[in-house]
Amino acid sequence: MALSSLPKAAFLLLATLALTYSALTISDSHTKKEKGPPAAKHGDVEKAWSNAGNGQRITVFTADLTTANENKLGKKVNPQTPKDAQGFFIGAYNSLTHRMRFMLGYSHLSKGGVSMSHFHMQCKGDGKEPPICKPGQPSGPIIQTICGMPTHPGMMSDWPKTQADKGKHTLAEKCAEGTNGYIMGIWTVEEPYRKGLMEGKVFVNLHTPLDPKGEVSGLLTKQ
Ligand SMILES: [Cu+2]
Repeated sequence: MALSSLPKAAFLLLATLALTYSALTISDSHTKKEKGPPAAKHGDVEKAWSNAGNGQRITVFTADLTTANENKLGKKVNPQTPKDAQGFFIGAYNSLTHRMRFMLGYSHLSKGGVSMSHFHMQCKGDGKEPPICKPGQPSGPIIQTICGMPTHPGMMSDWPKTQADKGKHTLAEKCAEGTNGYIMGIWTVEEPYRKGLMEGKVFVNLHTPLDPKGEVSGLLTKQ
């Protein structure tokens, strides 16, 4: 079924269910390792969720990806960009494994669809930031490729030492074709970026041939 025929609400629901499952699986295996107290014999699912909140193991992030956000970043989208171009992001981050299991969807992008997609760090240039931020210079460097370029470290002068799962440097082998679609992946967040992620400084950017600097983007916000 094409994403275009699937209402956003239904898609979000599916994503939430999938992520809920993975979040619970992660919580369960952790509980087993810890040999939880006997009281945990019943109501394990409820317990897993309350642990997720109280123990801050699982944090859910969402983002609305819009052209307006892109303009706010100073990237001014092309006037020919479709007015309905949009997307969303939902991810479950496990603060023990540092893995973010995510899904992002998009629709009505300009012709050619997604050429590249990345997680970027919003740098304020205040000198108290990860090394990838250039001191005294606000910027939004790539901290992880989701799909497209760059695929290997060293291709960008400020590429961090990021190693994605299974030795891949991108989280998806290839960006999906078409102006509507979705991408799923797992991002192992490296130490220098974890604080920024929790502080809401990481954003997702979808690049297209028409808007090489970015067509829709949004900051990952804790739920
Ligand atoms: Cu980018």
